[in-house]
Amino acid sequence: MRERYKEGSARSAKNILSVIEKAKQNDEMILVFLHRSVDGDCVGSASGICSIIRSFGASAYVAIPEALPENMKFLGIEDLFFRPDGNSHLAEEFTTSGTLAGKKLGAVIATDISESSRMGICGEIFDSVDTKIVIDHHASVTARSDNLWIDPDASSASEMVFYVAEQISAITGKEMKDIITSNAAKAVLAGIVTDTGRFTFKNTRPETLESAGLLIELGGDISEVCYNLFDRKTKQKFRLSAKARSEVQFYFDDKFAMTVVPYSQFVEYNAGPDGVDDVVSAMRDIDGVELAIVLRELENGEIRGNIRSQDYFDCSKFAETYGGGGHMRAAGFTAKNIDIYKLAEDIVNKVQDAL
Ligand SMILES: [Mn+2]
Repeated sequence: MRERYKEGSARSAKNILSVIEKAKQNDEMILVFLHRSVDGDCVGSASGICSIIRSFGASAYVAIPEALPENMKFLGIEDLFFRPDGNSHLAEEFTTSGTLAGKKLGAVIATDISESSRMGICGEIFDSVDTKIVIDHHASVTARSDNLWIDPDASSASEMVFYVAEQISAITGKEMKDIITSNAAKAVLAGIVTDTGRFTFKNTRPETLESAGLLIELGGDISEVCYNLFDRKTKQKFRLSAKARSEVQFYFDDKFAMTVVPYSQFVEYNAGPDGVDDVVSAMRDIDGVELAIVLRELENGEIRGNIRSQDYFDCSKFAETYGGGGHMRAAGFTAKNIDIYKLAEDIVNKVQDAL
């Protein structure tokens, strides 16, 4: 492990071991939180933490505000998840008594996210518990405390969680394979693969690849992860993606590319909201394009914006102007109560000054 991760991961490891001890003593539940519009990294990092906690005999679930995406089912990690608005016996128990598997909440841990406002319906639960630990790599985080490990230079929250697992292994003498199950290792690997664009983004470092290698030893299967998360697609999705690509508009000497996908197109092509997931980075890679944006309208009328840049445009800052966030080269936001074409116009006006 590189020097720069040592302090933060050691601190997080100690904090997590102490909440595990407390939860066992008081027979409490630990909940792990991720961000809404779940992606490989938040699912991977949260699954890793949940696996670590359970391996020490404490109770833990990942609180998820929406269904686990279809293309992540292959990870075999569904037993780690608790959906408060789902129709499971866990959700029913939580609604009626505020307990989970008979236990009250003792501590909450957030990975790949630090603010409850981006946790969807789970945010309220996160806010209701005082003992909080955060492991995140989003630059926009402003709070600092002993319980927070924020490293905007880390490739992914999943890579950070891997280092936390290594520290916990070193502190307790427990082997890595007894801390991270093979399915959790696959999920953590999926997180690193997602946030590094399969090890092609600039955030891919020697240690990122070393961590991925060790995760393969623990049961991660890189070709299975890449196939399921990136390559596999339905015919409907393939056609919708082609439609979105053919509708791309170019502005400002082709430096800005944007495509708009209204909900009616998802209906027409019979594809889910993930039907255009592969479009934005493909647009960003067009020669001359600095900034690429995909706007998609969801069934509930909300609009999700995905932003990617090539060299200098700060996607995170731009996303913040619409209440979103993310990273320098990749960010996103969700907009409500606005027409998708009106929003597109607004974006073109705003981008003009920034490009
Ligand atoms: Mn991430």
